[in-house]
Amino acid sequence: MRSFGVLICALWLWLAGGAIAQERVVNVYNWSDYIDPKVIEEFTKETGVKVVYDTYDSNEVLETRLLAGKTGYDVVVPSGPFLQRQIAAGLYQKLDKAKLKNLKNLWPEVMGRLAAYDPGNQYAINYMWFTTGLAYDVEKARERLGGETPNSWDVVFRPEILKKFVDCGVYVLDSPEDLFSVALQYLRLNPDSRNQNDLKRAADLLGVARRNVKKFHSSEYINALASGDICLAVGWSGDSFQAHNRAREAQNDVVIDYVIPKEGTLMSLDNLAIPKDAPHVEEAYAFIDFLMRPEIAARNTNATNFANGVLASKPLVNKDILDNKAIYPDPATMARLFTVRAYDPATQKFITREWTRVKTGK
Ligand code: N2P
Repeated sequence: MRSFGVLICALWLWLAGGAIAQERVVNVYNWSDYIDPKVIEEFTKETGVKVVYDTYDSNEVLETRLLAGKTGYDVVVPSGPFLQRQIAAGLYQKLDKAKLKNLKNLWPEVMGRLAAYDPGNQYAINYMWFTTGLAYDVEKARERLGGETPNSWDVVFRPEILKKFVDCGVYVLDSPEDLFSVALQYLRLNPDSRNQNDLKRAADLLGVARRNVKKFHSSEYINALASGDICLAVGWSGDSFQAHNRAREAQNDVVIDYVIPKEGTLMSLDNLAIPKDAPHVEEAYAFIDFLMRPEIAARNTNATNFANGVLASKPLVNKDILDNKAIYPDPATMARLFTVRAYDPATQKFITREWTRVKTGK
């Protein structure tokens, strides 16, 4: 009887071991609110590959993890300038394009812009691209701006205007690369400047704005806007329209809109890449290739309101999103957008220190 028990036990271990060995996994680390959750389920259903999905809301957080090594991540999504310096630091593997049969669906113009960070598009595929701008509660903004809605960075950088929003609440992205470039542009300086006098002027401007800012945070503004807890945010385009949709679903009479300020703004690209030490490389390729299918890319755009890098998805994107110039900018809007490069280490150190000073007021 005893030996029978041992046999059963051994058999169980053998079966369980086999099952574990057979389970295929991909560890994905992506920005929050950046995918249609059903897309993840569908990928698993079709491929049998389980997706372990984890999120962040800052390039700095992603970079700190990558630099520490052994993250276990198979797919990550850095923005352009971070991708650029992470490639230089040897953190990614070159893509084997033969494993990506949906490459043909990509948007040549977007991949061309990405090539500024990843020459020859060797390491990354564009996932989404977007702008940094002003998200606001339409009614509360009109009340405070004599019937107008915001259309200029003046709302943030002229303290007498920003002050009018203090009572209903202002959030700003906790993203120095966004805020420094926007402040530099507002000061009519090069948004990509490395000059410390320029950067100091930008920091001073941001420091003045801080006095009227309730919180620096890069994801909480979606719900805060949608629930009416705040009325103004410096945010990202897609997230701001997600706030619009969440308010509409809540039927709480809050209407959120988003504008690319007339002075222009930063355009960013977020990109799929495979870390050098990724444990599940084949599964990473399968996941990236899945995201590049036109119908899947369109569903992610329809769920997140971010423009994706798959040209062939455009006919499948909801018309109201496709026609929204703040999501898919027309050539005139595009001409007001700028991009920035990765900071060199000295500039990065300066920015990090100044950003802490901006946020704490010390
Ligand atoms: C997704 C935000 C992604 C834009 N919620 C910032 N990279």
